[in-house]
Amino acid sequence: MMTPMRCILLVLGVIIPIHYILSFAYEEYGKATFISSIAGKWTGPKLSPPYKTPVPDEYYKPDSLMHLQDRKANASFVILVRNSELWGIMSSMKQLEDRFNRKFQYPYVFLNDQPFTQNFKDHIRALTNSTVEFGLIPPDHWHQPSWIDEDQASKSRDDMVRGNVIYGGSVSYRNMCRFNSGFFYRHELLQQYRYYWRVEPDIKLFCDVDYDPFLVMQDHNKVYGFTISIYEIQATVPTLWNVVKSFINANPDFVTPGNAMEFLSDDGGESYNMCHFWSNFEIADLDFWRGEAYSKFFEYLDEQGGFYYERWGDAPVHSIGAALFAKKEQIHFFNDIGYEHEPFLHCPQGDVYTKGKCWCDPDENVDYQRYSCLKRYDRLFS
Ligand SMILES: Nc1nc2c(ncn2[C@@H]2O[C@H](COP(=O)(O)OP(=O)(O)OP(=O)(O)O)[C@@H](O)[C@H]2O)c(=O)[nH]1
Ligand SMILES: [Mg+2]
Repeated sequence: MMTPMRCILLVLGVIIPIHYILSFAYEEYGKATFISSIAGKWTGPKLSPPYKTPVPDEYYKPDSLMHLQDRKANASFVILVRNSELWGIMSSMKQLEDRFNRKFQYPYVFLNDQPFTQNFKDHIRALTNSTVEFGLIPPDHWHQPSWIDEDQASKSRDDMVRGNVIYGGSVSYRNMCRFNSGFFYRHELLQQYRYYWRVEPDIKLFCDVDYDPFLVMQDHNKVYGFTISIYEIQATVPTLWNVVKSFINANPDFVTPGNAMEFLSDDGGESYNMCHFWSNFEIADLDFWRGEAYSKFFEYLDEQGGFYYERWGDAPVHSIGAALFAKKEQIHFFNDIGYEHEPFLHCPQGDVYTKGKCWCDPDENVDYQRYSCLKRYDRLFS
C-alpha cells in the first residue's frame, strides 16, 4: 500500500520533469530569433564525452567470427581523387583494406571531375574484393558558377596569394571545397547509401578497426564522426560567420536544441572561434546533408559566393552544419581510429591503443596540442 507521502512524492516526481521538459521545449523550439538566444542554452545533463565509454564488445569481430552474413550498414567509402593521385590513394586504400575492410567488405565509390583512366581503375580494383564504382562529377556540380563575378573572385585570389594563404590562388581547390560542401552526397552513385567514410590520398591508419563504425553510427543515431579537429585559417573565411548568423536568424527552427554551438563559438555565437572537424576524415550520415536544414544552409552559403570570393572550406561548412543542426551527442569522436593526414595525427592512448594494436607514437598526438579543438568538444559534455 502506498502512503499519502509516497503518493505526493510520486506525483511531484512525475509533474516536475514533465514541466521541466515542456518549459524547455517551449523556450527552444522555434523561439530563438537572435544568435545569442540560441547559443549554449541547452546544457542538458553534465556527462563525460560519449567517446570515453568504449565501443561495446559486441561490435568487435575477431577474425574467426567474421562472415558475410553478419549485419551490415548501408554504407560506402567515398573517394574524390585525381588520376594523378593513384599511388597516394592506393597507399590509403591498402591500409584501409588491411586494417578494416578485408573483413567488413564495404563498397567503394570513386569520384572525379575527369574520367578515370583504365590504368587507375585496374590498379584500384586489384586492391579489394569489394564492389568498386567510378563516377564522373556533373560539370555544374564542380565548376565556378557563371553568376560568380570573376573580377571579384580573381582579385580575391590574388590578394590571398600575396597573403601566402595556402591554396589561395587555386580555383580547382575552391571547386573541390564547394563540391565536398554541397554536392558529393547528391551524386547518383551515392543515392543508394545512407553512411559514408571519406578517404583521401596518403593518409595513414595506425590501428586495426575490428568493429563496424557504420553500425555504431546507425545504432547510436550519430550523424557525424571525426578523428581530428583544428582551427581554420581566418583569412579563408572572413565573412562566413556573419553569413551563418544571418541564416540562423532567418531560420531559427533549423537549429537543433542541444546543439554543439559551444564547440564553434566562445561568446555565445557572436563570433566564430575557427574550430572545425578536419573533414579529410569523415564517417557521416548522407541523409543529414540531404535533409532540409543542411540543404537550405548550403544553398544560402553558395548564394553568397564565399566559396569563390573567399576560400570557404568544406571542413568549416560541414562542421558548422553538424554542430548547429544535430544534437551534440550525434557528433562522434572516433578516438579508437588512429589516423594521419599530414601534418596532424591522432594516436589513440592507453587501453584504446593496445586494443587496436596501434603502431603510432602515442606522444605524437594532436588531441590536446594548442592547435587542436578537442578540448572544446570535451567541454560540450562537462
Ligand atoms: N578529382 C579531383 N579531385 C580533387 C581535386 N582537388 C582535390 N581533389 C581531391 O579532394 C581531396 C582534398 O584535396 P587535397 O588536395 O587533399 O586538399 P587538402 O587535404 O586540403 O590539402 P593537402 O594538404 O594537399 O592534402 C583529395 O581527396 C583530393 O584528391 C581536383 O581538382 N579533382
Ligand atoms: Mg588532403
